[in-house]
Amino acid sequence: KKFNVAILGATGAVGQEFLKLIAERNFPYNELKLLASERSAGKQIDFRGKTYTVEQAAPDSFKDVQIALFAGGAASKIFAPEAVKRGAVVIDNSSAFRMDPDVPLVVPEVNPEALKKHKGIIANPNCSTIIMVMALKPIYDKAGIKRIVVSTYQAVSGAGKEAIDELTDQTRAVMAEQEVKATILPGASLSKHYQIAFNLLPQIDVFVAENYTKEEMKMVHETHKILNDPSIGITATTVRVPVYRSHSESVNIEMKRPLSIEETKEILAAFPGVIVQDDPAEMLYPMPLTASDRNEVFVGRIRPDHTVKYGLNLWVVGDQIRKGAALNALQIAEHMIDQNLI
Ligand code: 11C
Repeated sequence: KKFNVAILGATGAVGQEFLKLIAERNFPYNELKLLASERSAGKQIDFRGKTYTVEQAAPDSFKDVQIALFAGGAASKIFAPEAVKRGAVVIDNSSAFRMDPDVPLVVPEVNPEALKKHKGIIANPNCSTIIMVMALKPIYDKAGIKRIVVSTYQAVSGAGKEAIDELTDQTRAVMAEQEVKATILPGASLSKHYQIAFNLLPQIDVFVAENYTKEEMKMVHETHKILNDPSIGITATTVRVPVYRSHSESVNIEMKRPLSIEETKEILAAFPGVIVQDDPAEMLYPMPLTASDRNEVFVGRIRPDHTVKYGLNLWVVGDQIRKGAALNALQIAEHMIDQNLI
């Protein structure tokens, strides 16, 4: 069976990755519609021997569409209900619906059962959350989790195409001893901007209650929802680093029951979509450069934390545009097709 598919935000980093993955995975589409805001409408995109003109998204763009893949952003809120009204299933990469109790928030390897009660919109979690829960799930099932302390090292592509260009331009400017301009990071809509080249920015998204950032709180709330366990203590510090692609995370876990390092490695290696890359003698560990353009989440530096009874340290790296965004959304669609949920 084939489906009419629309991609909203087709010209951005996630939209472009949707196209790559649709080709790579031979996703069963019939008609393909590429949609975007007014700014990008009219652009031409060559895809599998055909030239598509990007259309400006409107409610009626979703007529006769069965699967709508939303790359994220403010347009989701407006167009998701319109697409559902017209009979489409929307898989949305924005944060607009993630915490809505009627909207499943899904990582297919972790909580596919949540898809069964969907009402048209399915939310794709935040990239840092997806990458972390992929490594947490087998540990959670085996040993239980009491508390998590996570620090992230997030690539600039998480903030979109302009942030990628900003890192390049600033790096060039620094090397040429020219003036460095900062106009995008930490966030385009913020009142101040700081240099990311040869620097780190301990702010991703806006500040919310108690001076946590929104990105940090997404990791807390979304993890609770995905694992269906609000009792887990979670605290996060999220940091932007001058890396183009793939988010890295230092994850400290306090488990409820003992789990040997050997067994931790075994259950992680057996978990679909996770690769254990952990051989200190060979200096083998996950890195953003080696995780990029890969579908799997990589886990290494697996060590006991003896400061608590059952403690564990992990270093987790994943391509946040693939597994953290476009791939996860496409896997949701594939799972729904398999289970006759579309
Ligand atoms: C970043 N995690 O790296 C963000 C991007 O809620 O989907 C994705 C934001 C989101 O900047």
